[in-house]
Amino acid sequence: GPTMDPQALRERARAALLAARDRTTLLTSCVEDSELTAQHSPLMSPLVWDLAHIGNQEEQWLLRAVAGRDAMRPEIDPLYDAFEHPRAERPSLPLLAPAEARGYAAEVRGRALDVLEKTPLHGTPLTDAGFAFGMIAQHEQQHDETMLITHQLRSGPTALTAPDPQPGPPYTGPDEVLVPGGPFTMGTSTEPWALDNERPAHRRLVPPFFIDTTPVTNAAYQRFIDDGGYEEIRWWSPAGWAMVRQNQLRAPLFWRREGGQWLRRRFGTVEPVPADEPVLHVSWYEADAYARWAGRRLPSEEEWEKAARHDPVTDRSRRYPWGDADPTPEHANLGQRHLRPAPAGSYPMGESPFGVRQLIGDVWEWTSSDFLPYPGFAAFPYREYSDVFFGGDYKVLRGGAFSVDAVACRGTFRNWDHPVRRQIFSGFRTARDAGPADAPEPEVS
Ligand code: AVJ
Ligand code: FE
Repeated sequence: GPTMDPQALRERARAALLAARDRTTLLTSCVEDSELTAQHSPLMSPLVWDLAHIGNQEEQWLLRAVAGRDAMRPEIDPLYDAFEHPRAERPSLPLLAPAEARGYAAEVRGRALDVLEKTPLHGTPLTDAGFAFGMIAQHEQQHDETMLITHQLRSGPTALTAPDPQPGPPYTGPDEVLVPGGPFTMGTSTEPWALDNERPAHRRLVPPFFIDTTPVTNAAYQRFIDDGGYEEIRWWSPAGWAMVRQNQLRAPLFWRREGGQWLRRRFGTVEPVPADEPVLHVSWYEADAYARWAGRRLPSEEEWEKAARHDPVTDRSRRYPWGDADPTPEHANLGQRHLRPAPAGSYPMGESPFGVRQLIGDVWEWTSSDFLPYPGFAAFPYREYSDVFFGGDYKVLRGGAFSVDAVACRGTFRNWDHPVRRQIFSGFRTARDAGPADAPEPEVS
């Protein structure tokens, strides 16, 4: 939980750093070194760039900012500054070769663990509750998710394998639930490793609304396709329609039609699109069009968070839908344990007080909201994490996916991307306004 003794915090930070490095090592050792320097898609960096960038960020924050050390290799800093070179350009830079990049990241890590042992985890905002160490573990896990996207875009046989989620009993609950109107506490001022854009906690008044109990499935999305959804301008925003026409889209990314059936490519294998799984690899524009076709809309970010965190009995906001306990494999599909979402309606133990499932894990969920600062936002510890993105065309995604580790996913966590993006592990659920007639029955005593 949020309050821990210093030794437990240190151990938690150490474990988070080690877990991230295990994941990074897996993602960068399951292919030949020649594949690490190749560009698998102009949308992505070569894997070897992510690897050295992970080490470089760790050096900058844990060795230089926390411990006051000098730069180990100042000449490489500009190569790994994400704002200096767009992804498409990175393969042509004089990057560290795979062996050098591994050696650099390992050397930084050795020193960072030493810094962790010697640093009091209180006294400065950067070190309070081990924040900088938690931030760097999250940063590495975020790039591990980015590298998983690169693996998905890469052609050729599968390099990664993982067991499928265990099938649970089929979901038999309602399709949607009412979240009554009223205020709730959004964001956090107490979660020790929450990033700047999740802060501060503040009250938000949210009118009543209905929200889907599960993410939208492939079967439901296929009905939209079969109904001519991609051919009818009326379902689309103007920019969404332009994207569909320009790129002649007719299905989610990685889908193709063959012999009267939809197939999809997933980490180097081709399989029939599973009907009961949440739809994956859709842009915000496609999610928005589907919702309009269904006579519904995307939930706003505050609706999503209220459905996920608000406890109507205590009026407290929980860390997660199920309570304050950290996620376990029984709560949510996170951390690349599986390389696909679980069927819609899975994870009964992860249900929110309103009865909403899979808010955490499985697929990132597009919301209707633009990425903006909360009232009282302060950039910390660097403007380039969130601040420089506010006011762009970014839409907020919530809840994490099978592709991201629990350390970089919680009830308050905010992700964002351009509304055209489809290579990310994105899906969605829908919502609709509720009126006074939808008020819950008063309890009869
Ligand atoms: C929060 C996932 C949008 O990957 O661009 C990584 C995270 N920031 N390095 C991204 C991030 C700096 C960021 N997202
Ligand atoms: Fe980064």
